[in-house]
Amino acid sequence: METSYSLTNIDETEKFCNDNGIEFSCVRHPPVPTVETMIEEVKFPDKEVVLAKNLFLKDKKKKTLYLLVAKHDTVVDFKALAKFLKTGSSNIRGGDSDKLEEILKVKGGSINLFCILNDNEKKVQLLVDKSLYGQEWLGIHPMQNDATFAISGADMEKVITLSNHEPQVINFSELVVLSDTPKYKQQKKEKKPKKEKKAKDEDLHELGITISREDDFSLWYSQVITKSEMIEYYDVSGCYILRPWSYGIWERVQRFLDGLFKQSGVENSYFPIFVTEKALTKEEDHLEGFAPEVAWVTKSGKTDMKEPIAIRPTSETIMYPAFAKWVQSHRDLPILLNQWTNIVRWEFKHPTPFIRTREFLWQEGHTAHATKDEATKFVYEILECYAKTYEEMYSVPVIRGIKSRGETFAGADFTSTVELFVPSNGRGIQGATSHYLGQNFSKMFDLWFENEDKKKDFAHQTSWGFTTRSIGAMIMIHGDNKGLVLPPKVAQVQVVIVPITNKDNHDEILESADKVFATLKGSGIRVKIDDRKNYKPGWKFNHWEVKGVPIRLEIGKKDIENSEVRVVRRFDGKKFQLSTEGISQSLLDELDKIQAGMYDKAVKERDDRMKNAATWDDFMSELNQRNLILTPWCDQESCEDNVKERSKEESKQAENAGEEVLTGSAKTLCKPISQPELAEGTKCFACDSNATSTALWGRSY
Ligand code: 87F
Repeated sequence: METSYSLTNIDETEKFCNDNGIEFSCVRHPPVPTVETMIEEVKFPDKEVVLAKNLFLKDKKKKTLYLLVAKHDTVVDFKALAKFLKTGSSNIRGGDSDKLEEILKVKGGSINLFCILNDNEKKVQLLVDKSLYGQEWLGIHPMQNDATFAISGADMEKVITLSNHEPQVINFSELVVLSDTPKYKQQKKEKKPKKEKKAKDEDLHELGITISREDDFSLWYSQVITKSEMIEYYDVSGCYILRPWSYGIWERVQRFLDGLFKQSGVENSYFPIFVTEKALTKEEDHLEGFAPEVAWVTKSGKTDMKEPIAIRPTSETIMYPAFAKWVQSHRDLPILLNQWTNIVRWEFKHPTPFIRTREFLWQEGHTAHATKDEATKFVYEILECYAKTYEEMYSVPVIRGIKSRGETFAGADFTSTVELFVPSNGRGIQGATSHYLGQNFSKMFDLWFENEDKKKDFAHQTSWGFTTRSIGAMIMIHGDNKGLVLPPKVAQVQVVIVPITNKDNHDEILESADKVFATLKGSGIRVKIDDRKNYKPGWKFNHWEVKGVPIRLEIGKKDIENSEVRVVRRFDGKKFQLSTEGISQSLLDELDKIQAGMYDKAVKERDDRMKNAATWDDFMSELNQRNLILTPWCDQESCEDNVKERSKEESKQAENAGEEVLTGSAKTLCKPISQPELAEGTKCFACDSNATSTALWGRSY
């Protein structure tokens, strides 16, 4: 049974929030029926709260009803909205007040997000402004406009989820741009181009990336992944379609990593996707904080299940009961198993394709050993596999490290990690983790064995995971303002041939291009020839640039006469001629050079941004310049909590003072495994204690 709600006033809204774990603070004020009065009157003493405007709309033709919730200052262009909703340009109107009161149980001047909870029959579609996501605090009227609740951005998503509505998330800044292109249109009119050409120009406009990484990183990212045909959006929030251009990368990375695991003696297996509540909650410590993210199957058809079953968020509790059955003696150890699967974690933070999604693909490895020594060695052996995959396949440098206590997986004795850096937005990304679980799980799941002295001993375990997030990290690190830049080893297409033809020489040039194509294909290069007649070379250049193909070969009349091809490298734009003699080997060498060149470039960009700081002020100054920071540290959990709080507070102040800084809290990414020597008596950069290690700090995904 879906829960149905009926909220009509502040008391009922308060009860709803309390019942569902939604934290709020409330201010009372005079009634504020308009956005202007709301901005004037609604003030929270202790926090910055983003206010929302709410519109009840209808599609005049299709009779569809909408509740639009947008940031108070978002420009809502009804024409652009109509275009987005695929209805006639003048069809979006204000909805009727009787429908508003009947369905959403609210009056005109009090419309708010909570009222979508009243639409139990799903008569209203929910439209949400993208800029409301990821906000720290949002102001929402609790069904009446003389009060405002501040709730977190994550809780806004929770309200939406509880309402059972799938919101359409709209990027209004993009909508306005698309609908407001009078100059572009006028220009075309003046020139009166041929019909066919006009179509191509429009395509070109749509094809390219229209926003720079520096101006709006998240919009840039979303354009890159969609225009390169990696991702298609999907109507379940937090879930995305991986198209062949990205899934092919996953397949190649999977093959590489799987080969490394096999060299370490790991075997593949497959365990079920479902887990009983009893098994999942057996080792409760590890679930701490994760429980709200577990998705449950509660029904089959219309019938409630006797016992709900969870969908795996990770498989420790699925695999270890079986391990316990298989192990009696030390001779049954080690167990070294891996599985390649999907995972579901119902997160409420703002989703980002590849980086934070509700379903993702990964491998998870789980091992059991007779000794601590053997298990910890294995933890690092796997960490090396991850580092190698990033460095050799993705051309992405990593920092190997150990997580601080606060960032360690709750079920582990220690967590090792590879950490990455995105220079264009100054954020760190956790690349993959490998945990030493000690005997924590083996004691819970009765995974014991008889050791060589015939004594009972619990197994020492490891678990480790690498996910499709790695693709997102690679895109962010290598992508540029023209689109994707793919390292040759993972690229679906390594070389694209664009024949430069005209009517007279089309067949002759195509014949030569086909020959080159066959030669390259024969030597194992992933090559494609773009011989489409309905697109011009310029359009094709743009197309394959957005898609990040490492090498473009242009073959024209002159090139053929000289037995040459023109080579254009995607990652640095370098252009040069190559002889068709020995072309396969030349290009294989070139692909290797690109793979290495991309790695060197990423190392340089990262190292230029990795700074040392010994004092708090230096730390904040580097942080505000979007750098990673190495500091002497006391390694205390309470100190890290303080740094998180203080850095958030102070970067906010810097922003308020007009500085262009990245806000949000800094945390430790890791304590790098390679540690510089600490001079006797060195103090922690953030508190009075003695430093015990050097930690790497930054803002991270
Ligand atoms: C979400 C819901 C429930 C992460 C969760 O890192 C449980 C969990 O245990 C959870 N999110 N984790 C930690 C996963 C630990 C570990 N598992 C094997 C890995 C790598 C692969």
